[in-house]
Amino acid sequence: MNIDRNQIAEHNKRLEHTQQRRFAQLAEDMPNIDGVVQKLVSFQVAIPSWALGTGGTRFGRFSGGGEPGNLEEKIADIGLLHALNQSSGAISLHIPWDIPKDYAAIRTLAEQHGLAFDAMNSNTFQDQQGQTHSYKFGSMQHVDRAVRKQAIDHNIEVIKHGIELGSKSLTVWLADGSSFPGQLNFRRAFQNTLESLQEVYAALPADWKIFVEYKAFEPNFYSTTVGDWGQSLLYASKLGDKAYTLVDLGHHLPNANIEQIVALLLMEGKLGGFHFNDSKYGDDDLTTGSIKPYQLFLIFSELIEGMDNRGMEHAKDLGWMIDASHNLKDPLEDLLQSVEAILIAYAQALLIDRNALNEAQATNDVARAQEVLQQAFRTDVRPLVAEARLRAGAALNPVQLYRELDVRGRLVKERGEKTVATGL
Ligand SMILES: [Mn+2]
Repeated sequence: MNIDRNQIAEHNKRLEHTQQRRFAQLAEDMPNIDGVVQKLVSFQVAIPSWALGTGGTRFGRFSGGGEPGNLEEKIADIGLLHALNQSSGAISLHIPWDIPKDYAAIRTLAEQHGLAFDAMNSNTFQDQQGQTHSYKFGSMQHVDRAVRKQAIDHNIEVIKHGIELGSKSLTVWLADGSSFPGQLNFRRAFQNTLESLQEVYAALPADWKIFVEYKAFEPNFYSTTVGDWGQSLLYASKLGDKAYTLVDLGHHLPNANIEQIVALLLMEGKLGGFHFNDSKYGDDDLTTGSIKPYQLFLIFSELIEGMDNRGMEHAKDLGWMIDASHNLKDPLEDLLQSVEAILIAYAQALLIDRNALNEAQATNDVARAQEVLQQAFRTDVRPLVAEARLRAGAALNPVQLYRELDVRGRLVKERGEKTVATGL
């Protein structure tokens, strides 16, 4: 199914009067409001191909109806999201779940939906059918060179798929680690991993980046070979200029100060990408902004401060992606909510009075610093984000229109009640 411009225009017409009133109210106190709206229009968040089906837990999976059964349908789903919000203009593929059969056809299909190909993702955390060696005891860290070689070759194959599609980056997330003390020699595991990454790095085209994603625990529960930002930064620094650290919000120990991590990685020029989600306990894969919206705002505050300090372009110079696999909601509604939460946090952070904050910091005025931050955070910026959508030709209220058009019902009719998306 497709959502056409008339459906969006008709929906917007009904909501436009209220929107105009709310936006005008905000504009009264904001002389640079159009600049903020323009930044919101430009900001795009990539959707991972594995977020379009209902996620499971290790106890079970309750699939929803009408899930995309192949890459073409996944692209169509992201096309629907992008038509609704004009902020989801990129897709991030996972190999081997999404190997294209016909590159040119897939590129054309993505273009028709206004989608670019974001980072490619490799998979050495599962064994695939017919695979020679098992990743049960790790991939790039493995004690057996033959297993490491298999993992290296797989990553190089992923780069080749990416080149055909016009992607410019590879994200490597390794499940490598150990679950019991004594299982692993930490130093040798690190060195094996580094050498493996170096071979992948050597295969990167000149204009590509490699993102080294870290995770504190799970699936291994005693040690992870890329366990935190320090370890990721070590790999990225040793690899070279094309290697960066990738921060996934859910991959930290509870209460980690992620905003500080972001600030220091940006200072070092080593922050490459960002995965959004939210959590109460660990890697919970909950909707971005659903649990800790203030933390998300503080992270965006550091992202903007750090990127501006380096003269980076917010929309283009970092890889922005949602990484969540929700098990209760309609995945498309969840993704619309996630993108909305990201844009809200970004908009709030853009409103921070930087001069006042700098002055408060320079004079140790702690209370004033808090006032400045919370003034921005407590501003209801939803009319700003909606205005950006209106100007970009998207729907004023994407979730509402999604329901009005009964998108899920129509997808179920097209694809069936019992489809299961490839992936997790
Ligand atoms: Mn991730």
